[in-house]
Amino acid sequence: TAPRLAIAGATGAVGRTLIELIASRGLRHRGVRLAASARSAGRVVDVDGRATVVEDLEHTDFSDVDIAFFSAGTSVSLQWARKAAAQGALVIDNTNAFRMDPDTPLVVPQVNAGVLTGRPASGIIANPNCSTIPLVRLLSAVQERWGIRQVVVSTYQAASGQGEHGITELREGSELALRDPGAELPAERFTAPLAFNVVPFIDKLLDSGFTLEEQKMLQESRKILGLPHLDVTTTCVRVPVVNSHSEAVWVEAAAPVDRTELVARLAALPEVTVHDRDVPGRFPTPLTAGNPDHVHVGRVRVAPHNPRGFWLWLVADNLRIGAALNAVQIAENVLERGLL
Ligand code: A2P
Ligand code: 11C
Repeated sequence: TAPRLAIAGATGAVGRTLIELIASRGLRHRGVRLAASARSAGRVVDVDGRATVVEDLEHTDFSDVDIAFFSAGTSVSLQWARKAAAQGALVIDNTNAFRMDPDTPLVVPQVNAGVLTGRPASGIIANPNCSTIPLVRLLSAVQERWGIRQVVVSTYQAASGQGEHGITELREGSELALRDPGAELPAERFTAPLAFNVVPFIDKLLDSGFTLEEQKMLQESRKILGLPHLDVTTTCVRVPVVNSHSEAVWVEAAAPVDRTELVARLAALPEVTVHDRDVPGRFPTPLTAGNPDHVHVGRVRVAPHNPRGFWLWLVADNLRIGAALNAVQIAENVLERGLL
């Protein structure tokens, strides 16, 4: 029988994308409960053509829920996800709360669906960070064919990674800056003003000097790819883009890489579009990439001085590929394989 679903954080940027994808992908279900903070309780939202009242998460009972998507932030997941799992729901958690927990699989279905063999010990499946997901989907193909020595990444991350408030701050800051070039711009969500700026800081600073976002990309890539010593080093940067993260990726493989074969292998991956397969130098951008359910790749180039090394540019919709779509694809995988 079809599962009963719930979304915690249903009124947020990822939550709304989840609602949209559940309908557009035709995920089978016997109802979708919506939960958010007390501020949103009582709001009515259309889910798959049915008017659904948003509940206060504090009073949500998960005992009649089969799959609960959590996308209300790490602290909310830390407070409520284990409770939902204890009440019987399989939790698919979009936050950083449980990703490195050994009892919680960290899943990108196109890469490591095989780690799902039944209900996890924690009752939770973790969805990786939005900049990790598109990266590992490409790296897995490189590792399989050539092996990887080192990966160096700079990210160009959109405001929507900070949710609805992040988008609002970028829009309001941009309007203000256009009206009054001398105005002091809002800087609540991004540590520094984001409008007409770039900010090399995402999440919080760690003792190592890296940010938590940068550490997540290292640790999560290692766990998903099953390569505990993989050398991935990143600088994570926020840019004044509304939606879709981009990444400039340098990979040093363990053996010389042939561009034609590399491009063919990347293009053969599920839901990946390579823009410079036939016309060298073509590239996707957040505004022009196309299908939001694909990882978009361009500027693939092997270094003339080091035939084991190559660069590529990728763009992926962080709310879909990087969050809601990956979560729905985890649910689809669990259901298809009868793991619930
Ligand atoms: P609300 O809209 O009621 O504040 P975003 O990532 O776009 O900022 O969205 C965050 C989501 O998490 C929203 O649905 C928000 O609900 C929800 N949320 C935030 N804090 C809490 C909380 N303490 N309990 C439940 N849901 C919360
Ligand atoms: C951002 N990557 O772009 C963050 C958002 O660990 O799930 C997602 C944070 C996370 O701001």
